[in-house]
Amino acid sequence: MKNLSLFVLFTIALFFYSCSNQPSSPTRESSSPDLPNIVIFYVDDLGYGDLGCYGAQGVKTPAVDRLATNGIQFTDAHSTAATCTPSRYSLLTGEYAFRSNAAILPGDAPLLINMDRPTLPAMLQQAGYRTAVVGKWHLGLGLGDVDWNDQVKPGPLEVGFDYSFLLPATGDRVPTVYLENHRVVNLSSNDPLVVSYEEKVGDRPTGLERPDLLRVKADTQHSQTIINGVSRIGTMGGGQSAVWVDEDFPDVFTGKAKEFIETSKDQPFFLFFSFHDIHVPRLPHERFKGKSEMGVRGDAIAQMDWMTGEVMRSLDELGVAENTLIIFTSDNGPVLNDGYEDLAVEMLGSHSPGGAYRGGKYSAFEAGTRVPMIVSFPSKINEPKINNALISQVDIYASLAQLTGQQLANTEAIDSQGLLETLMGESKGRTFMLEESFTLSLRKNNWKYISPLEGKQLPTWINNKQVESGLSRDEQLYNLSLDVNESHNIANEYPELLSEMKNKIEEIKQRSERGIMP
Ligand code: NG6
Ligand code: CA
Repeated sequence: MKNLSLFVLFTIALFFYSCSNQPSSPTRESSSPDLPNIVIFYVDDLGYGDLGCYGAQGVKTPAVDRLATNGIQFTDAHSTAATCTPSRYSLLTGEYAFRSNAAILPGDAPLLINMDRPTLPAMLQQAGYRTAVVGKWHLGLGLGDVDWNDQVKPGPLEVGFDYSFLLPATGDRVPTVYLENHRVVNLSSNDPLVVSYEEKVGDRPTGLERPDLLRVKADTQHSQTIINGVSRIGTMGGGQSAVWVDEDFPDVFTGKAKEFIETSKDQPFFLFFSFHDIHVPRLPHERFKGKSEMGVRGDAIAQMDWMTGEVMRSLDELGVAENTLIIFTSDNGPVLNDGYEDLAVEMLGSHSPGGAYRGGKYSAFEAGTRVPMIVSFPSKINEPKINNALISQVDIYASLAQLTGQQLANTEAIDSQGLLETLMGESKGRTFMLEESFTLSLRKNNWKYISPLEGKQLPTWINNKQVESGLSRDEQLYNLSLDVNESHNIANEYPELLSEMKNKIEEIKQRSERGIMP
């Protein structure tokens, strides 16, 4: 009798023990067996013309080209904005960034995404996915006044990711340390890490104080704390054991991505693989030196291509490539000199970073947001093609909800249009699409309207850099079918179309629910 009750107790204990060890999300067997894995490759500042399959000169991108050969290559796909933070915000929330005044953030900014709002990764968690972000974040961390020596939160884990390994802001901003989940990696309590964008902290020299220590000359904004021979934006003291080596990025981030895939392969997973490349400072690993004919900017593209190939190889080796949907794209258009004199301008040769389009990063012209986008899904896409449909990254949210059978609430991802069929190759996309830069622009099919700047001042560093901002005090209207280069403003000739476009922008501004979006 005693033995029997002991046995019963043991069995009950075993039951609870096994329950407590269940993974947080269902395994592939217990969830829908059809749920594919999802990987978003999100490159930083990669222009429309920067890949072999989009006509790049002077650099080869065999791994990414392979995705295109077997998938859908878009010619009119857009980041929602011409800069990073707003584009990332839209990708992860399905909402245009102007609704939250999202702009490029300093490296010590608080988390931009409200913790109570729905997000793309949280939606996928609901669907049974294990989710991760590896690489650049730049969406803020903490609640303001973050203490890097303590738990750094809220962050990705509080808005839908199960795992995160981050470059917290950008490569050119402090802190120059990795953050794994809530902790700075390799930080020693004897040498606390302090960061400030207001006053100089720490005893590391700045670029202004010691230009002789620099490997690459920088503009004033990028001339603060020197780390690894490169001056950055912002100042940083302590934390020496945690400081990254920029040249290690390709191996570190690719390694973390592979680890996540390996440990998640038995359940549906979502990986947001967010590159530092090809943002400044461009410091590719030694082994990519000279891989392009364009100096470090081209070599960084080659490095990015290698990283993409490595992640793809790991999907293959683990036998999960067939059932993985890949979306490869960029957060904004290209820029050459973005603060460092790294010879990107001088060594450009005949390469055209924005392809046939005008402008680039920061610009309201097309190259600001028209970026490469390739979708591959071996088990579902059997007819590779070039797709000219108009589509925005804000649409990824609702399209992945379609893919995974999730119903969106009325107030969720209100700007996101479910365009799964378009991602899979159908040539019908959007009719209207907003483009955000320092102003709002609107596409209607091949018409493009750019709102006048109206009283706002441009940041002086934009003017200094002679970026083709596309901004004007006048209204602009272009017909991209006849005028790819946006050089003939025909606003005066089409008053009705002009007012339709303006009204549409107003309508989008007023939108508060998901509706029928043409
Ligand atoms: C700008 C930086 C630029 C780059 C950009 C962010 C200056 C003068 N320029 O403010 O170098 O870091 O922010 O790029 O500070 S993004 O791709 O993350 O949006
Ligand atoms: Ca960017």
